[in-house]
Amino acid sequence: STMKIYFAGAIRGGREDAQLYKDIIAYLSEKGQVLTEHVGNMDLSWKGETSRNDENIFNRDIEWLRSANVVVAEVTTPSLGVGYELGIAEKTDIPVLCLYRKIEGKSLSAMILGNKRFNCGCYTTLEEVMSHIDKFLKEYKE
Ligand code: 6IA
Repeated sequence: STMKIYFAGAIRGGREDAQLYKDIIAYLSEKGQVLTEHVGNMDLSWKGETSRNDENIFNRDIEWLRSANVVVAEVTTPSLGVGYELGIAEKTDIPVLCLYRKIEGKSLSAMILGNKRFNCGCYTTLEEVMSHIDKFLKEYKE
């Protein structure tokens, strides 16, 4: 059956990287079913989805997360929601890939970089994102 991929990226944490999320989701869609395509929706503002309340969003996302085979997160823009999702993924034994860019004057949380159970991939180009994803999915399938 098709692999289910949970993509996580900042929503209320900030939408600066929304276009990038969209590009990553497009690539992941070639590999499996992306459960969270809305994270790359350019029309989605920091307010999030307005037609649903927060309790609905939380319950739906937790259900999707529990059904996912792998989690891929873009973690350059810090997000409480993404951090929470990554903790849940770890505790439910779902393999995690965290993608991030090095930004001057900022560094990724030690709670992400310091966790040996997370695969962290630093990148500058989309080509590097793709190769991190390919390597991660290859290991997952083995
Ligand atoms: O703390 P943040 O808002 O930055 O957390 C972002 C994470 O929360 C994402 O990885 C999402 O999985 C999750 N989340 C999912 N959907 C929403 C949402 N509206 N609003 C806020 N957070 C969400 C749904 C969008 C809609 C167009 C379907």
